[in-house]
Amino acid sequence: MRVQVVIIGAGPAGLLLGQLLHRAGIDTLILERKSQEYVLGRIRAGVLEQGAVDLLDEAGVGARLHAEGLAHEGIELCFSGERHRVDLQALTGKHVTVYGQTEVTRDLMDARTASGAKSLYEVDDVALAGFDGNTPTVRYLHQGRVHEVSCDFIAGCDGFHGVSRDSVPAQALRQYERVYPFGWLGVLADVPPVSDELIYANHERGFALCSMRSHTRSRYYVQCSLDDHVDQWSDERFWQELRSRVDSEAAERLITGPSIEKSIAPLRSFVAEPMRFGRLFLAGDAAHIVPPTGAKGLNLAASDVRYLSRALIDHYRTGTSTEIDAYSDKCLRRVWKAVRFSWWMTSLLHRFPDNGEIGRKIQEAELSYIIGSRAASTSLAENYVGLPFED
Ligand code: RFL
Ligand code: PHB
Repeated sequence: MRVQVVIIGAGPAGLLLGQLLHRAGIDTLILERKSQEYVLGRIRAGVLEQGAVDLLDEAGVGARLHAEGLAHEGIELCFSGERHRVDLQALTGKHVTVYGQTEVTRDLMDARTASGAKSLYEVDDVALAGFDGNTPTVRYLHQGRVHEVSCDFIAGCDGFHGVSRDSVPAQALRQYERVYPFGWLGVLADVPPVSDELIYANHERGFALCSMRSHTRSRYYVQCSLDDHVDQWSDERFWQELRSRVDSEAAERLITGPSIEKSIAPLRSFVAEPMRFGRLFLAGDAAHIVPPTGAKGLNLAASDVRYLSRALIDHYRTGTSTEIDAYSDKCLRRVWKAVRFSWWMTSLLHRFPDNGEIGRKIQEAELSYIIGSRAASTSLAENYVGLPFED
């Protein structure tokens, strides 16, 4: 079997790339380790930058997003018991869209099915070879049989724990990593959100985030210990903890109910450089991870796909490799800025075990500076809504 591009992973990066290439007449195969239901069951990101929305439109999957997504023109920062609004729209002229990653993934899966392009789920033992030369191949096990596909390019969109990055010789890769000394406990519940906008709270008991998926479905997070297990967190304990970390008005307004999903995520900053080795490209979480505090992970995956789809389409149209050669550097310039912003938001809002009381006072001073200074709040806002792309 032969296709032009093999895409490893059917997360948002792989599916979006598949859709953009398919629409440009490029033949792709998507190989995914898990089942479709499993991929759709993962509750993750909720905030889309305009650049990601534009790309989903370009891929032809924006209709439901525009009908159901919620435009958010501001966010709220809560500290010292009070909430302060950062007016994204007034400061940057832009807004973000709240629309769950699950829905993005579902829309992309539906479009892929409708297009007739091939995706295989529950594929095991994916092995990449030959990408340092001119004849890349991918072997995989599907329904008890080993298959091999040859291609022009491989797109490694298989997330942080995927096989693509690990297929690159260690000496060809530079990796940068920070693991944070806490996690996020997240709860999804069919209750109306406590506020119209997201609340990011710095509290002496730890960080909390009030987010949403719709007017009737809320997504909440509290900073937790890395030793914690979800079984230790009854719904009742979660709601009590969340209530204790927000301002009194929000605490009073908070409507609670049974959780429909509860999970703990570790927080990490990670970058692997470069993002291209011969005919293998890494995109999304396969190449970099950011802590979720800045809502940048899914948006970065989309921004890599934007550069990669344009580079491959340009290559097939013109036969040149200028855009392909520029891929890694272009992505990384944007990636490092998002890594910086996500690290900074995380540092500003969480309790760090080693920072003590002075650390907390410095955070409060910085938060107070941000809300009091148009320059500082603009800096936060322009990063939150998404930095511009290079052409
Ligand atoms: P994914 O989504 O991990 O998809 C990779 C896919 O590859 C498959 N795979 C393999 N397939 C074949 N063979 C193998 N050997 C394979 N190994 C793995 C996997 O099964 C999977 O289906 O990566 P992708 O596409 O790069 O997308 C990245 C995003 O999922 C991620 O960055 C975001 O979810 C991060 N994130 C957020 N990002 C935002 O932009 N805004 C947010 O508000 C936001 N909130 C979050 C988040 C991530 C979170 N967690 C749990 C990590 C909140 C949380 C709690
Ligand atoms: C979410 O809704 O899951 C979400 C929102 C904002 C973040 C992280 C996660 O910064």
